[in-house]
Parts: sequence; structure tokens; C-alpha cells
Amino acid sequence: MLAKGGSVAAMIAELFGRASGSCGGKGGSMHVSDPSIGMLGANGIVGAGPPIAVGAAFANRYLGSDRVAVAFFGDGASNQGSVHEAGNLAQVWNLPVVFVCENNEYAEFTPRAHHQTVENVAALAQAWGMRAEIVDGMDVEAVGVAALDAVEQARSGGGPTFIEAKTYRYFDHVGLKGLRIPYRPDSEVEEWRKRDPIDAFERQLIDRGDLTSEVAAAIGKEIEVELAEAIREASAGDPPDPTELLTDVYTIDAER
Ligand SMILES: Cc1ncc(C[n+]2csc(CCOP(=O)(O)OP(=O)(O)O)c2C)c(N)n1
Ligand SMILES: [Mg+2]
Repeated sequence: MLAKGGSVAAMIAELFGRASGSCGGKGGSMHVSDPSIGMLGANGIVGAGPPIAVGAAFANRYLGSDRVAVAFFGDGASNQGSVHEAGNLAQVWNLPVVFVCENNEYAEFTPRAHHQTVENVAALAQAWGMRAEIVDGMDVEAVGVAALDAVEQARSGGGPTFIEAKTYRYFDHVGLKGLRIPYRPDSEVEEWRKRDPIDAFERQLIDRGDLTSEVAAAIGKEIEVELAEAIREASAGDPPDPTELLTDVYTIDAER
């Protein structure tokens, strides 16, 4: 949502379930969306995004728009039937859509080797006849190049791409204190942290002379202030009014 240019304040307010949130506080943390910036929604159902993206891609072509739909999902989601149906249909109809699998090697507390035997998630796309690309998901520029290629291909009628970004998740699936399930060694987390994409990109830009440490620190400070302000506003905000319970629920009713 933020990458699409959405408002930090509206997003945080939505996570807090506030009326000032981007979905009026009714989407919450799992169903945050902002159609005004083309962000069709996060989804609490693992693997539900790809079929939605395929529908959006079909709509874009049907309406003669040059927009490209992008679905982001995890390694765990890649086993869902919905993802395979979406990938197959997207390829059969040569739709303008990009499937981005953020392979962080875990689905909740399950290591990938316990839920999938292929070495690369990208191998799954072979069954759909789809072009697949594997990128280092910790390398900002590599991801950018792969994404631009895939979007360009989709936009010019070349059909979908499956991008597997190899990455990692530092935190646990849920942040409940006291819930310490020993499913991975701390040393593994520490190893991946050394390759943090934000730190690495910052270092690269500084080494190349495209950024100074001072400017980097100032950007960091700016973001901290914006987040702190959004959290303060959201904490003080009101939940949606009970009389609003049924508004924005059914599109057809809203239009009548
Ligand atoms: C259909 C469905 N099954 C199970 C869950 C519970 N669940 C939530 S997240 C998750 C794991 C998702 O793993 P992955 O796709 O790898 O995404 P990640 O969180 O690692 O990015 C599961 C099983 C769910 N939300 N929806
Ligand atoms: Mg995962």
C-alpha cells in the first residue's frame, strides 16, 4: 500500500480499526485496501490474492486499459489450489499479470521443506507454461529490474511472469509475548539480518556516492516522525459509528 503511494496515516488508522482509516475502519489489519491507488486489498485468506489479480488483469484488458495486475503471496500460499488455478488461467488467457512469490522459507511456523519438495518455488510455474524468474529478494535493484521486465512484458501483450523473490522473515508469524515456539534457530535469523535489503541498499548508494550518511539518517528520522504521528493520531481516533455498519458493504446497494 505504501509503495503504491498510499497514505501512512490512513493505513495505520485502518490497522487500528478507526473511522479515518482507508476502509473506514472496517477492513482492519488483514483487509486493508485503497482502490483509489489501485491497491485492491490484502487478504486474510492465504492464496486468495492471485485469482483476484487475474480477475483484475482480465478487467484491465477487457476495458482496454494498459494497467498490469500484480499479486504478492508467500511460499506457503504457493501450494494453494487457488494459486495454481489462477496461474494456469492467466497463462491460457495471456493476461497482463505478475505473480510475485515472496519466498521467506516459512509458512507460519512450518519450514518450507516440510510443505514443499521443489528446490525453487518458481518451478511450480513450469506446469502452467509460465516464464519464471528467481531473484535475490534482499537485493532492491535486482527485484526492481525483474519487476520492470515483468510489467513491461505484461503491458506489451507478452503475458504473465512468475517472480520468486528469495527473502526471509525476521519476526514470528504472530507477535504474542510468551508464545515461543522453537521452530528455527536464532542464528539463522541473525545470518539473514546481515543481508537486510534496506541496510544493504543504503550502503550501496553511499559507496556509489549517490547518498550521504547524513541524508540517509535524515530520511530515517523523517519516516520515524511520520510513523509516530500516524500511530498517535490512530490511537486517539474514533472507531466507525455503529450506524455505519451496513454502508460500503454491498457495492450494488451503495450505487442505488
Ligand atoms: C486458507 C487459509 N489457510 C490457513 C490460514 C492460516 N495462515 C495464515 S498465514 C499462513 C501461512 C502463510 O505462509 P506464506 O504463504 O509463506 O506467507 P508468509 O506469511 O510467510 O509471507 C497460514 C497457514 C489462512 N489465513 N488462510
Ligand atoms: Mg512464507
